[in-house]
Amino acid sequence: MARHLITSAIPYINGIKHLGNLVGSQLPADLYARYLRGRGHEVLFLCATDEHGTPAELAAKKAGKPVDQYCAEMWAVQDKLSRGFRLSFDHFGRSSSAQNHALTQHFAGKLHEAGLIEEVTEKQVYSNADGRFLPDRYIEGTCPECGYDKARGDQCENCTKQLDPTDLIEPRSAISGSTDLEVRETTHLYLRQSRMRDRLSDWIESKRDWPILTTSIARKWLHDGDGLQDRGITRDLDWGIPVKRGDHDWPGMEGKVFYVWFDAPIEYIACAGEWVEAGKGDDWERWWRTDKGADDVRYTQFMGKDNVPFHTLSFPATILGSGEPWKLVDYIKSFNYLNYDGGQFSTSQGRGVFMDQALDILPADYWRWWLLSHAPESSDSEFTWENFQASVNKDLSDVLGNFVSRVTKFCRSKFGEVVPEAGTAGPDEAALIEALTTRIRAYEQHMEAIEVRKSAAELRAIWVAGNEYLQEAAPWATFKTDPDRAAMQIRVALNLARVYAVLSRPFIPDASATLLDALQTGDDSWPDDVTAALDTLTPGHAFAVPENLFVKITDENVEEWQTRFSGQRD
Ligand code: B3M
Ligand code: ZN
Repeated sequence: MARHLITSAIPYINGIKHLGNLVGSQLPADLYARYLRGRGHEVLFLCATDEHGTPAELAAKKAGKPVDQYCAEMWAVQDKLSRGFRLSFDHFGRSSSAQNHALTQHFAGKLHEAGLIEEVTEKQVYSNADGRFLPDRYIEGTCPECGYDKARGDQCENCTKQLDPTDLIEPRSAISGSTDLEVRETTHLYLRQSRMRDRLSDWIESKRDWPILTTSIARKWLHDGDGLQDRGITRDLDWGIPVKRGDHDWPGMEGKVFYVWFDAPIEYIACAGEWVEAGKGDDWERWWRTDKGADDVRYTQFMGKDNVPFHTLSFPATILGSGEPWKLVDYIKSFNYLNYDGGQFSTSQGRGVFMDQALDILPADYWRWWLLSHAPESSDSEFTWENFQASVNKDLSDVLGNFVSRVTKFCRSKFGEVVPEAGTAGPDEAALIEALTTRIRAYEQHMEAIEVRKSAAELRAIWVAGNEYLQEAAPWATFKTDPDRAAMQIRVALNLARVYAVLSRPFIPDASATLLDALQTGDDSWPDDVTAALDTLTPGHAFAVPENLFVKITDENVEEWQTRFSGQRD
């Protein structure tokens, strides 16, 4: 048994996330957390809302609410949706927590002591039309790197380059579109991460097993062009974590807050403190401090590719630069983008399916299965309603659902709602066990490697193997000539249904729970030994035929949803 710390990128507070956001971090993180728990490991799985920065301020303004109230309300909305999707966080925290305030200020103090913070008087873009300094992401213009004309002042989402607003060609205010911008002087703190370039580079190079998507992005910003540049970590905003060093005021920094990308990853740590405060755990340092036991912990992060530079360079610079024994990430799993029906999901345009809408039309398992089995791992992937329909109907309904329904209903009609007793297993069952053993071991390997699509494909193959066995065993025919043999076949198949519930739980937790309930067993032990696993429900064990596990998606559904989600969200 090992200890696993798992974090998902923390979603911005401003608004409900779409399915592309979900599949890029929270959902695969949940898959992995559930799998590891199923294997008996100790897991701490954390996520939170990312509440600072201009987007939160502007969204609150638009909603006509004070920003703290807006954030509290949106946290509750996101928390409810996370539960709806069965995201099994041990704690869903908030980057605005007292713990994160204290820890962010603590890190700034340590970085300052280490000589890694520089005070820079600089020129900042002020928008006369908007009457305010414009934070980086509220300045748009053309990317100097790739020429993309909607690059933001903090990052170009087309080529992922981290930018400063003054790098942009033909800048304009993203709030008003005004080009009446002027440059004013102000002092900000810079993290001298360029001084840590060699350490960061050695660290990245030592991660030979990381996904190429992760290391290629990290290497690009370490070695290309000017390489790793110092980063401004303060902003002129009201909402955020006040700039202090530890408990002390920072002369000259009055009225300024830390940059959201400085405090957001620190929330991964602070969240563990919130978890303790909520009474769910009693020691967060054993997960996060290598001097307090965390050197045994394996720490895995999940995120979309646009977040990779911050997690491979900026956050490790904070951790390493502090000189304190904080746990560094061991593995970063990153994802490409999910597109929607011939275009992009877009929060600003309301294009695609959002988490609340998805749950309004279908249960979480349907979405989880499709999203995970089509996770954008090696390249971007695309959601289409036809593909969604085909996958749900074939994989979930025809393969898994049908197996369970045939076996339980046939048993009820011929032997009653108990596991039948007669008959002994023969060569067909031995062959099934051998095939399943190979596949289950492969499934475990893919899960351990966080190969999400391969895991889904293997799980599906495991479901198919049961159907093939049933088809060949044909207990409905065997029953007429050799009822004892039919009884044995059904006993094997009922046990296989339990194994399916256990193996499938990381993907489709609700169906899994329904199935275990119907089988009236609390035995969710992992099939380490398949022979023993197929003997778990013993003769005479009572069960109930479950409700249809999955309902098929009709062509009418598809047509209706296609129209409903083609337009703008209100
Ligand atoms: N909130 C961006 C995002 O939701 C950002 C992630 C922070 S992770 C520390 O994709
Ligand atoms: Zn670019």
